[in-house]
Amino acid sequence: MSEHAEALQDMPNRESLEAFWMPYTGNRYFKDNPLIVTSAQGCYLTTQEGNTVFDGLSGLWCCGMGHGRPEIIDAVSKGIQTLDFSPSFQVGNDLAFKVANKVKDLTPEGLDYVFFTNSGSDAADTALKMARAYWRQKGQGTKTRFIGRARGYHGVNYGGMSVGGIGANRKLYGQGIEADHLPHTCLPENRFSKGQPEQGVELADSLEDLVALHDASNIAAVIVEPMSGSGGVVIPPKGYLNKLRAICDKHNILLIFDEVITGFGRTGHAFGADAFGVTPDIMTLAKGLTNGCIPMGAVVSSSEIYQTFMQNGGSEFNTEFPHGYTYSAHPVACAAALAAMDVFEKQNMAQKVADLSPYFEQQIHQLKGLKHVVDIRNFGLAGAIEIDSFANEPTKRPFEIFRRCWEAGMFVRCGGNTVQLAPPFISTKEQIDELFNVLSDSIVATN
Ligand code: PXG
Repeated sequence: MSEHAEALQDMPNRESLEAFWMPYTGNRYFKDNPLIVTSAQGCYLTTQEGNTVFDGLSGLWCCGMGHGRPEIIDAVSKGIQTLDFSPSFQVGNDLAFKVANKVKDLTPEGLDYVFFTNSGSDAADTALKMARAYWRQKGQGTKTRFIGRARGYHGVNYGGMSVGGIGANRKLYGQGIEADHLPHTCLPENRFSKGQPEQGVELADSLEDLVALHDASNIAAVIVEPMSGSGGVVIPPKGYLNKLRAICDKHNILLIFDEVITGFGRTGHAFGADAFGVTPDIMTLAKGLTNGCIPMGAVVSSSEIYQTFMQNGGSEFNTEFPHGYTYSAHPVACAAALAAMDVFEKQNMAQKVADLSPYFEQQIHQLKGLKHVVDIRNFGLAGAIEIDSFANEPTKRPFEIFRRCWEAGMFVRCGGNTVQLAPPFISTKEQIDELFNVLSDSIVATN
């Protein structure tokens, strides 16, 4: 029997797919039309049928340095053999301190204390709890309200969902936590901008309006992604983040950057904070921290925040921040993170992105003028093509484009009315060409 025929024999039947209730997936369609990946190496996924697919989304924005990196695999294999688990409550594993020091070194100056979580969603909720508790300890317990942004995504837990600004992620779940939203920054006059748009810095002034409405004495923090990813790659207009920072400073409001997607190289800099020249008080991380291979998130805070907890902690043996996860600083995740950050630094990954992104920008904008294409946005190695929608079914065409691309050996993401791209940092120009050739054909073939 040929290899291909053997692979087909192993294909699961419909019934065997039923039990896995898949996340963020149309389960009924998927189970009738499954796409199953069995291995990955470098920039490519291999499907159960034995086809290779270029990973144009770096997993889910997390494997920027490519799949199957031997340095990370070795560290994880050695790590799990040496220490499979040890708690981080009252006891610490040796690698956790190394990872924290490394994260401190890599993140912008002033972000010095690292709290570990399991994911980006946990990191968002940890950051929000940290912000409220900080103000309470400063004697300003009325500062409880949060401000997010329309089209923002901060994971799926109740806090992150509430500050998030994607309606479809909220409407089924009832009351969340109190939160208001800044407007998003996708302006019609900025369509087809290359990199940061020129128009829209004044949208940051809506923060002043929300302060006037609630009073700063009731607001704990503003949380935004420096550049939003899954909300459709929304790039901050020039000067916008600096203005948010200035308004937060003026009113004593904490600024939280969710860098789950922008952290570790995607923008062509180590972090979005570096790319846009604005440092938050708290930064959340996940995905690229381990290059996606083991779940791990982190919240990095300023010294002022950490010291406030220490000063108000009571007796020295008291827990200053009653919060944490069984798997906070899991030793195997720590081994993965250390190895991933080592590769990130030694192989100048952020620079690789900076070098390739002008080509990516040039090629993505070649799609302008194709039918259905109403906007193209890009920054670093992130891009989105906004697709003209059917009334009431904004996701239909992007979904069809995603499926057509997959059939042609290309993985792109459909999200809302956009097709999103986040190719690996190690992609070649030829691979970028192929990505856009397939994408262009798929868009044109879609009704
Ligand atoms: N913040 C941001 C900015 C994210 O992009 C999270 C928080 C949550 O992380 P976890 O690890 O809990 O998933 C994310 C996650 C997409 C997509 O379609 C992106 C994410 C999740 C699901 C889908 O691009 N990002």
